[in-house]
Amino acid sequence: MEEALALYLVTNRDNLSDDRFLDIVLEACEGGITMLQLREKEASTNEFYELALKVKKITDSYSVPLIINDRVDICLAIDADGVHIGDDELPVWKTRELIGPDKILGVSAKTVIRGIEAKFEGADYLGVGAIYPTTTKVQTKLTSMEELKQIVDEVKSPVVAIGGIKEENILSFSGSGVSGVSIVSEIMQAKEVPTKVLKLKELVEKMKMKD
Ligand code: TZP
Repeated sequence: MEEALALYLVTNRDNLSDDRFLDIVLEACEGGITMLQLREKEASTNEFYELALKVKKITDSYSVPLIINDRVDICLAIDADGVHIGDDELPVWKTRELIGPDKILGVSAKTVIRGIEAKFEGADYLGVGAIYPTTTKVQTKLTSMEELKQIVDEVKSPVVAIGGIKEENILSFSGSGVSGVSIVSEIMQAKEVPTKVLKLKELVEKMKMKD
């Protein structure tokens, strides 16, 4: 789990055509992302399913684990590697029951209590944030670096930080104990995706050396 969380791309299709979107996925895999989460908030079930099948072909060919945001049905339908859920989805234990013991289950957690419950109910890793301001997702409140460290120390589950993470602030996670960073716009909107991913990977490795 630790290794897969190092540089975790969460997608955002925005106004991208399917072709450009799939090119970005391919370039990001080539550049060395360690896991990919397909996050489709607006797509119909059929669109999500069709897109997930195409993305899976790419991620499988690079052996990059594919995680589906929220939708257990899509995860099972395409035999993805796992699912990531937030607060508004099925309970963690029910999600684990549905996906079985072998698939990866990620859970968003903003507090130690939520993290402990999620771990107890079957989460493999926790996504914590937003740490820095972001326009990708509406956030009521940011999670501080102190709160992030508290979750890492007290829950003792692999943790990936998310929210506003860019080249310039990756090293601020040095010593925090996180297993990696989850990134949307810094990769999805990069002018040159492979170069950006290589640079981010280098920084994540540097960040983890200081733990
Ligand atoms: N959950 C918390 S913040 C966020 C999600 C999905 C979006 C992060 O996007 P970006 O563009 O990397 O700031």
